[in-house]
Order: sequence, then C-alpha cells, then structure tokens
Amino acid sequence: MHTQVVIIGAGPAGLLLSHLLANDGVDAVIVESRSRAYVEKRIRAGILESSSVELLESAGVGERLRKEGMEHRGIYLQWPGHRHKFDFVDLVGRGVWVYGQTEVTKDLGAARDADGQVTFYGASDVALHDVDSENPYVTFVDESGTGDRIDSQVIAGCDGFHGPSRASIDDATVMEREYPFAWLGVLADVAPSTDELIYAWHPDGFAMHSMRSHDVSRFYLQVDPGEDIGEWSDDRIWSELRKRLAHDDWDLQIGDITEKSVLPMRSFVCTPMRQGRLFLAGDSAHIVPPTGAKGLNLAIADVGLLAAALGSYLKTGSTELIDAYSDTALRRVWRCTHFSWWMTTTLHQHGDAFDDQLQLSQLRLLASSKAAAKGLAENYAGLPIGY
Ligand code: RFL
Ligand code: PHB
Repeated sequence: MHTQVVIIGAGPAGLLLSHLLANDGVDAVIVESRSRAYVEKRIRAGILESSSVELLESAGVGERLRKEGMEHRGIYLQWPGHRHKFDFVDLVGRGVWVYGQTEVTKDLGAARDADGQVTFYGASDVALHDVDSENPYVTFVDESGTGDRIDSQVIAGCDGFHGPSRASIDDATVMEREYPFAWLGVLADVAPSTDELIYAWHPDGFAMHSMRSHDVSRFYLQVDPGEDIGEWSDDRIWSELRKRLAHDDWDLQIGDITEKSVLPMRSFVCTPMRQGRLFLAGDSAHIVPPTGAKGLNLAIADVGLLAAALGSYLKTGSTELIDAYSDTALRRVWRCTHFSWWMTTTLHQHGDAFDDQLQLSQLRLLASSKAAAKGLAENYAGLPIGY
C-alpha cells in the first residue's frame, strides 16, 4: 500500500492531523494498536484552550463542541480559609472550554469516516523503517493477523508516550522529571457542585473538582505513586474530597462513582521532534503533569503546525516549514512544561514546612496581585497559536 503520510496512533493528535491533511488534499493512513471502541472510551483530558477550540472549529469539527461543551471564564484556587475566583476573560480576554477528550476523539473519528481515509485499528508489531530516506515505510500485523507494509513520503509519530516512534530519533535528548506523588482520578454521576473548576491546596494533599457535563463530575486527589486503588472505597474517596475541598458552608454533592484509577505524573521532553522524514507530535514527544491541563492542548498545537508544514512540503516541495517544525513546536512545549511544573509544585503537598510556606505565599500573591493573576490567566487560558 502507498500513501503520502503514515500516521502512527489514532489519539487526538493522529486523528486531527489526518483530518487537517484530508482538508488540504493530502492522503494519510492511520495505524493504531488499540480498537476504535477503546480509543474513544479512554478517559483523559477535559479542558480545551480557546486556541484549540478555534483550530478544531476551523477544521470543521467544532459544531458539537460549541453546542455541548461548557465555556468557562476561569478557575478557583483554594487553600484553607480561602477560595479565590480568577476570571480569565476579565484578566486576559479569553477563557477555556470543558469538553472531554472522549468527545473530541469521537468527533475526529466521525470526521475521518467522512473523509473516507483508511485506518487500521488493532494493529500489532508496528515498526518504522528508513526514516532517513525519501521513502520511509511502516510494517505491522493487522487485526486479521496479516502482515502489511505501507510506503509513504512522511511518517507522523502520534503514538503517545509508549509508542515506537520516538525510538527512531537517533540523537534524541530526553529531559524529564518525576514527581513524588500521583493522582487518584474519579468520575461520578453527579452534577458539579461548582460553576468553575476548583484547584485546592490542602495540608493532606491536593484535591481538584472538575466536570465533564451538567450531570457528570470529575475529581482528583493527590496520593502516593504506588497507591493501591483497592484501598480507596467510594466512602473513603468522598470523605477525603469533602475534607480537602471544604470551604465555609459550601457543600460537595456526591453520587455514583463510575470509574477510578491512579495516574502517574511526570514531565518529559524529547528533542528534536524530528528525524529525517519522521515527525513526532503530542505525547510521543512530550508529557506534562495534568495539573495545568496542557497535554491535549499541546498535542493540538503541534498538529496545527505539523499539518501546515507537511501540506507545504508535499504540495510544493518546500522544506522551510518542516525544517522549522521541531524548534517552533518546542518553544510552546517548554512554556507549557514550565507552567505545568509550576502549577504542580505550587499545589501539591511535599511534606516540608518550608515548601508549605512558599506555596501559600505564592497563592496569596496570585489572589492579591493583578499582575500575578494575569500571568496565571495568560498561561492557563493558553498562548495564541504560533507562540
Ligand atoms: P494519546 O492520546 O496517548 O494517543 C496515542 C495513540 O497511539 C496509540 N499507540 C500506538 N499505535 C500504533 N502502534 C503502537 N505501537 C502504538 N502505541 C500507542 C495509542 O493506543 C493511542 O491511541 O496521545 P496524543 O494523541 O498525543 O494525545 C495526547 C493527550 O491524550 C494527552 O496529552 C492528554 O490526555 C493529557 N491530559 C490532559 N490534557 C489537557 O490538555 N487537559 C487536561 O485537562 C488533561 N487532563 C490528561 C488529563 C491526561 C491524563 N492521563 C491519564 C494521562 C488528565 C489525565 C488523567
Ligand atoms: C479534567 O477534567 O480531567 C482535568 C481538568 C483540569 C486539569 C486536569 C484534568 O488541570
């Protein structure tokens, strides 16, 4: 089989890239190791920056998002005795959208169906070959057990943190940071008890109240990295959330917990994001801890750049944009890596009294200084495309 671009991975990065390329008249085949049902059910991100929404909309996949997504003006930061609302629209003129990654993935999957392009779900033994040549190719075993080969002009590695693409970058420099805590993530059938997301500093550990819709809420609790989920009964989860999110006479509504899992936290950047005719985008090249809500947005921003660069290269032969891709993408990656690291270290409990005081001082500054609040708003609501 021949195509112009083989995309490895049908997460949001791979699906959006294929759709943008299709809009531009470029052929792409996706090879994905999981089933479509699995990919569309994987619960992950919930927050979209306005520039991500604009990109999805301009790609023709923003209709349901605008109808069913929830536009948010800002967030609350809280610590014992204080809950401070940050109105990002007032501060920097833009807010964020709550729309689950599951929904983004379904919308992109439907767009790809309409584009009529080929996707191999359930592929195994996916391998990249000759990425330094003009004719790289990908081999894999498809769902029926047949060995396949797809020849192309470009390979896009959109295969997430555990995919095979990154290993083909010969002189990759990898920089990473592990955090001494993890998140217990909980999905519950209960209306949100808050109008905006609450990020709570607490002496017993960070807690967060997020949401997915008017009837489904999402919560996170700071736990140890090796935490056994079996130790967390629904009652224990609600009582810990009630304690860490407590504020004045505010009450947390509780409901049926439908999913719970422990999520590791790390920062990770692979540079460069290119080798020959292989380009990485999204989590295959970088991971941020979820506290800043940046992972999905960074994947979308990478793909916005990469689609334009590949379109230009494949249609005109110009290498200007593909040559600039890695450096341009990494500028935003490092900004978001810093912001996510800062949100994470400011809000989580390190078990050190000196750190506690630095964190509380930072939170008080954010709540009292418009200049500090603007910095938070600018980063959280997201920098413009092309930053
Ligand atoms: P994905 O979504 O991991 O997709 C990669 C795809 O590649 C496939 N794959 C392979 N395919 C073929 N062959 C192989 N050998 C393969 N190996 C893997 C995988 O099956 C998968 O389908 O990466 P992508 O597309 O780059 O998208 C990145 C986002 O998924 C990720 O950054 C976000 O989910 C991060 N994230 C958040 N981001 C936000 O912007 N806002 C948030 O609020 C937010 N919250 C979160 C998050 C991530 C979380 N977890 C679980 C990591 C909350 C959580 C809890
Ligand atoms: C989520 O709703 O899953 C979510 C929201 C904001 C974050 C992280 C996760 O910072």
